[in-house]
Amino acid sequence: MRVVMLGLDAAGKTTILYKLHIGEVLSTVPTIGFNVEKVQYKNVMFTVWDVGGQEKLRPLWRHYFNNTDGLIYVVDSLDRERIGKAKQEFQEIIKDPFMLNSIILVFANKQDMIDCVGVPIGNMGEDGCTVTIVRVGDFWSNLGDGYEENWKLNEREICV
Ligand SMILES: Nc1nc2c(ncn2[C@@H]2O[C@H](COP(=O)(O)OP(=O)(O)O)[C@@H](O)[C@H]2O)c(=O)[nH]1
Ligand SMILES: [Mg+2]
Repeated sequence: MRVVMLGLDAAGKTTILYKLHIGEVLSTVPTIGFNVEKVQYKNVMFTVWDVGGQEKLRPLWRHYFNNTDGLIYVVDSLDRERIGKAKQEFQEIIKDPFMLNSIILVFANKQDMIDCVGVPIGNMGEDGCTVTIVRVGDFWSNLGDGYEENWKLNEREICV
């Protein structure tokens, strides 16, 4: 199973990887300005990178989206200023034909902070879209044997 984890820089992606203790985080830079982290956990390969302001690099994404089963989009709930940008990037990503059949989760990260934006974080999809918003804790607490089950539980229709 292949999962890509994306989000603006500082959303908390790398932290999530390390918190999970799911394996060794391998970091590679296939192209300057495009840092990719990978972790293999059981049968799941997580591939993680920052998005935002890199339109030129977007063609590279395809290589990673190919055969992707799931997308985890991490949003910084403290970063009110960039929530609009996070949403814009998200909408670009889910437009990609390679994303059509993948399960999409939006993680409202940093919910531990009092002044965070509540869940759900605005409306990440276009009008009329349903996007699953889960809190990191809710999802990852069940990571383990029930992982696939929980993954499916959070699955929702998404229209673009
Ligand atoms: N309060 C809080 N801070 C977090 C959380 N997750 C990450 N951070 C902080 O956010 C900053 C950016 O995290 P990082 O994992 O490097 O973000 P990345 O660029 O998406 O990989 C770091 O200072 C983290 O300590 C969280 O759940 N709560
Ligand atoms: Mg990082």
